[in-house]
Amino acid sequence: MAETKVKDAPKADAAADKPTDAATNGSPNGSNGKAARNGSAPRGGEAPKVVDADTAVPTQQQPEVETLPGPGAPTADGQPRATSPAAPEFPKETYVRWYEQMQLMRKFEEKAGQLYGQQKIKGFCHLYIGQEACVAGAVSALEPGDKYITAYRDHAHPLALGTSPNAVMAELFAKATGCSKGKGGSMHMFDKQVGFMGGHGIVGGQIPMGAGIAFAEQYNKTGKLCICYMGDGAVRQGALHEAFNMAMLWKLPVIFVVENNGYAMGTSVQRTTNVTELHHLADGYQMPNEPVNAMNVEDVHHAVARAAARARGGEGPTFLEFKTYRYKGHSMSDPAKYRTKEEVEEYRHRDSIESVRHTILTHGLATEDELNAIDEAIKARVQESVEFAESSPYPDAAELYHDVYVQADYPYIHD
Ligand SMILES: Cc1ncc(C[n+]2csc(CCOP(=O)(O)OP(=O)(O)O)c2C)c(N)n1
Ligand SMILES: [Mg+2]
Repeated sequence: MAETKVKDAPKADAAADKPTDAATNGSPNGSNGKAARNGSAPRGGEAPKVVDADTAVPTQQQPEVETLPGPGAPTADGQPRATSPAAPEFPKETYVRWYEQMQLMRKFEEKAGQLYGQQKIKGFCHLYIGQEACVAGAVSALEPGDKYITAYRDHAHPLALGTSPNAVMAELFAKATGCSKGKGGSMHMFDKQVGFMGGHGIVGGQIPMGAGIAFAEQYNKTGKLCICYMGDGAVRQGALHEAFNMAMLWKLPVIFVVENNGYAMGTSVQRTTNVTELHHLADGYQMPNEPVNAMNVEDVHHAVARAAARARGGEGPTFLEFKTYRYKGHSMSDPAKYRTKEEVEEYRHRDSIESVRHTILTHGLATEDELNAIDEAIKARVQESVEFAESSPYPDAAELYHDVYVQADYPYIHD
């Protein structure tokens, strides 16, 4: 296997040995010397070391897994590409669409965060701010009719797929006009019309469901696929291995994506594993896999397009590791003490929306006035969604008994 660089340990890990939210929640303290023994990235923000991927991941016994080439790979120093290519890779319409979609996700969520602070939105609320390119680049690479499934950080997916912002905001308000009829809330958005199969609160629960959806597409010969997102915390669930095994065995049309934003709640990837290049988890199943700079929407598009071609060509699943970052805390109640302000700033400098804006302006694909007009229209659209949500009714009490799974001849529980 080629020599690769292991990503530098996040600076916040200098603080990882101190008690954190995660440590107090019973997560193991990171200072067990494992990283050093396995040759993975050192703690404490030291300069990245070049290591042979095979020393970090013991895959020598296994057959060589196809390494997918192409522009989706990070730069030579393993860092995401911050700048646009010399000439635009895509037509004007694609860049403008990405800009509109990602700005809608961001402005919508900034508003949702404000409303949560005002206690107009209650319960859980996990924001996607910073990760927008993970969805925008996939939507442009896939087809109508393809299915999407993800975890609880799920507002951006339906917005990008065309669900009305009114329906997403109303769901956050738990109103009857929400996309899950006000019964799902922030973590359980659904919109079958646009191929969005939810919004799932059980970490990793969507992984076998994603494989199952892909099985249905294969069985019904639809030619469609399923893209199944998960967080870096979810890859530690045993269900991932069962799903990967079956998906490869049956060559299911599924694209598994781990959104590696560096943290599962307050626990950094480095504190939970010696395999910090998460895409290598697929090696054990000979599943093609690659790291993707997901702060760059073009790279996401290319990687998803390659995986989709494999899936539609009957070659089965791919595992993509989207290297991304969330600017906000895990949820609205997270003070994010486990990472430094500098680390957050570093990622903000590579912001995917700013990057697309820069590309558009540099190449004269639209003027500043035109982009500002898009921003204004989005602001108005988000405001309209708030007014819609506020004026909508709560679900009727009788709704409690609707949309509940019932099996009339269920043999185990009797009155
Ligand atoms: C089975 C299960 N265990 C624990 C939790 C509590 N929990 C909620 S979110 C989370 C962290 C998951 O992090 P990650 O998968 O990296 O996703 P991210 O929040 O970064 O998007 C945990 C442990 C849960 N919801 N489900
Ligand atoms: Mg995470």
